[in-house]
Amino acid sequence: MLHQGSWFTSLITLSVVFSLSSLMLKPEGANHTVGDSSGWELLTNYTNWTQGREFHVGDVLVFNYNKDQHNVMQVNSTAYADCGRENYISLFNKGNDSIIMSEVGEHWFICGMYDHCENGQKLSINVTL
Ligand SMILES: *[C@@H]1O[C@H](CO)[C@@H](O)[C@H](O)[C@H]1NC(C)=O
Ligand SMILES: *[C@@H]1O[C@H](CO)[C@@H](O)[C@H](O)[C@H]1NC(C)=O
Ligand SMILES: *[C@@H]1O[C@H](CO)[C@@H](O)[C@H](O)[C@H]1NC(C)=O
Ligand SMILES: *[C@@H]1O[C@H](CO)[C@@H](O)[C@H](O)[C@H]1NC(C)=O
Ligand SMILES: *[C@@H]1O[C@H](CO)[C@@H](O)[C@H](O)[C@H]1NC(C)=O
Ligand SMILES: [Cu+2]
Repeated sequence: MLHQGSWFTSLITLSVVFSLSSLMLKPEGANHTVGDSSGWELLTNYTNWTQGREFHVGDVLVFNYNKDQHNVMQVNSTAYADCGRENYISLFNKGNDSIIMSEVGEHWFICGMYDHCENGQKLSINVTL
């Protein structure tokens, strides 16, 4: 009985060690370069760009653009739909912004410059675990 118990204990220890190491071996999040080589600009349909892609928590969205022409506003669904620029969640304007997806759910981004959002410079993605 005692022998069986300690065997069971080592089995548990082993599985704990394994699950810990699989956590540590978990690859870092993927980088998604928005628009690929076109970057963040006016002529790309970003709905098309998201087709066939999966976005997971820990992944990084990389926005490359000319910061004199564009910026990146993370907004809610209302502002995404009507291109509202007043109540953004976050504003990025470095021209090479990496944004980590830390939450599950829908994420919305628009360009806040000129009428770019109205002209379709907007991105909506669904982030899963
Ligand atoms: C994502 O890009 C950063 C910065 O360029 C780099 O350090 C990192 O290794 C990249 N991650 C992956 C999974 O390629
Ligand atoms: C987006 O995809 C649709 C349907 O596949 C296509 O008709 C359209 O031309 C694409 N737009 C761009 C800008 O690539
Ligand atoms: C988005 O934010 C605006 C301003 O804070 C708010 O009026 C609106 O209800 C929000 N929309 C959603 C879907 O939460
Ligand atoms: C982003 O651009 C700034 C200057 O505009 C530069 O200092 C920085 O190294 C760039 N970062 C990356 C990851 O390219
Ligand atoms: C982008 O393409 C999708 C079809 O893939 C279409 O429904 C949508 O209207 C297009 N957006 C713009 C701004 O043209
Ligand atoms: Cu723009």
